[in-house]
Amino acid sequence: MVERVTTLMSQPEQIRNIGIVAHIDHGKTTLSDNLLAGAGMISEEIAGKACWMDSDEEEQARGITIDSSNVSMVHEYEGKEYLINMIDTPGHVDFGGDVTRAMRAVDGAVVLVDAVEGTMPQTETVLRQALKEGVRPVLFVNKVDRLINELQVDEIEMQIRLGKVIDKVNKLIKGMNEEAYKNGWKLDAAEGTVAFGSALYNWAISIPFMKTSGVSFKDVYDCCKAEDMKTLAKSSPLCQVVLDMVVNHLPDPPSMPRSVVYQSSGSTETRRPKKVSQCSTVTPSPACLMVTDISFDPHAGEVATGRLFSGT
Ligand SMILES: Nc1nc2c(ncn2[C@@H]2O[C@H](COP(=O)(O)OP(=O)(O)OP(=O)(O)O)[C@@H](O)[C@H]2O)c(=O)[nH]1
Ligand SMILES: [Mg+2]
Repeated sequence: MVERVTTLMSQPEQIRNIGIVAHIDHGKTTLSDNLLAGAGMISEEIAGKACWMDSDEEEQARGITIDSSNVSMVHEYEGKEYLINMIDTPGHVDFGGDVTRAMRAVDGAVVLVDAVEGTMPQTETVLRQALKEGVRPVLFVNKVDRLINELQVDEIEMQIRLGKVIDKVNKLIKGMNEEAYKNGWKLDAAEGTVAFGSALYNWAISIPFMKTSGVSFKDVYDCCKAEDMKTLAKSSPLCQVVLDMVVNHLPDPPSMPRSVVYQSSGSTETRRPKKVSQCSTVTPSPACLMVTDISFDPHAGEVATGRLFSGT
């Protein structure tokens, strides 16, 4: 895996830097865990249960995410391998700074919404943070199992409710950045920028996936009603549907025009703030790294993880 990741690191068009954002408890860490398991990075047995991405003791005890964690995995799409660098962010309002920092390190975001609760105040906040940083969103409507098993909605009602979540998120995007909305950032289930599913039970569907696989809304409804999640996880794997959506609809780093302002040390002249645009490793430019996390490794000492905007 390390070898595959290292090879892909030098092929920017085959990289997707993504963040998972949502209101508290909508299922970000469960989704991140199961994506990692699906990509073969952690055991399926522990995914979502021990919340591998919530590795901190306090996170485990409180069942919430406090620090953003980042991981890498490889996903194959149409015969080509892609490197997915993913940041799981906290949903609690107190850790909003972590979300902003994460958004500066990614190009795309998977916005999660609990199908039962719908959009909540933090959904709006994290979406605003993403759009402000020029990060493109796709939508994952999570906990669809709860609609059927807890709210006992029928198949038609299920589809109506899912449609309402998409409309609400689109209304938010339009209100926050109408230009981006009109230029293709409007979420559209038919186009494949929306997926539905259950992060906990490890299944997902999207309209493009339904067309190629033959799995229908009725199949989903029937399986959930019969509490047969294992069949769904096999016929419609979460990892495949969500990461296909990520590869297909979220941008690679070279196609995201970003720039950062930096200030060097030294004389007054060199200290004047300068701007570097989109990572160019070809022409010599100063190394500019947006640090997203600092951790301690017993062998390496302090390790900063971040996004390189320019230089090497
Ligand atoms: N029924 C159901 N429960 C889910 C699903 N996804 C997550 N959960 C449950 O929702 C709760 C919150 O899940 P987390 O993954 O910790 O949510 P989070 O968004 O990471 O939470 P914070 O990081 O604290 O904001 C846990 O009890 C999960 O088991 C789902 O698809 N269906
Ligand atoms: Mg979490």
